[in-house]
Amino acid sequence: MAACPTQDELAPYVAEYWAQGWTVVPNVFTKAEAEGLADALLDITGEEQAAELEKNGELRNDGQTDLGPDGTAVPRKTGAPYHKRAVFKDLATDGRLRGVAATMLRKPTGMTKIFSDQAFCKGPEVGGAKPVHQDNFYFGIDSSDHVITCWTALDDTDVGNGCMRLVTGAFKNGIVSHHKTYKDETSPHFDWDADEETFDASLEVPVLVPAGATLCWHGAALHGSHANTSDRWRRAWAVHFVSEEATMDGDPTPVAQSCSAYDDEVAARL
Ligand SMILES: O=C(O)CCC(=O)C(=O)O
Repeated sequence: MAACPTQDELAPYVAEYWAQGWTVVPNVFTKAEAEGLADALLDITGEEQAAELEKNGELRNDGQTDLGPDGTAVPRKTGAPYHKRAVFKDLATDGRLRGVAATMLRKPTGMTKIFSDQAFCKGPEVGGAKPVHQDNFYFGIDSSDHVITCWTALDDTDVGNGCMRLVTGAFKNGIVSHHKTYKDETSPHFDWDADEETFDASLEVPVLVPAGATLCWHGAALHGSHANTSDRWRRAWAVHFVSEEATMDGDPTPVAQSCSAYDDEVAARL
């Protein structure tokens, strides 16, 4: 197990997070742990694709699957892997990731809750792009300062296999307008895409994250990724954390109270 970074070790990353809206914390997990998560991810998506085939007789170009021009189907995403394989839950709750999230949010560890998690695959040559967006545009937490995404690379990521791209500093402008981008003309699946005029695209940078490192971004950070043009996988696991006092849609009840599917278990272990 990788050692938990100390507060002192994390201090420069916290400064960078609040200056540019993102930072990369190295070695949060070991390479072997990243590999175990990557294997578990393909196990989950294999099962989900088999179930989809059984149900519909085909795999569609949608949120869960990317289809190449020759019909090659690769998995794209799964929701809540934490609830699907123990290895995700174990590594989400051993204190390392949550310690990083809480330190970035400048909160005590117990004051930060897991809100949701997702895992992404970008299959060799077929894995598609994710348009530029803000996570808190999707979530609707009242202050984006209370929302952090901890995105852990499960493979070494680079420009060729579709690394993340962050628009440096853009989080300071708050939540911007988005429009729907449909995956293709036959698919009802769409992603939210930040309106072009709302940010300076020249500030977008490719962020190369090695397997086991965690890219942390602010709830209002603009980010996306390009297609995988390499012959390698690019897999990743995103865990979204919120501060204990975060509220949603103007409702004064803290949203953390509705995160119990994740956090009752987490709280019991820390
Ligand atoms: O992994 C990717 O390429 C996209 C991840 C992302 O945009 C997100 O987690 O919000």
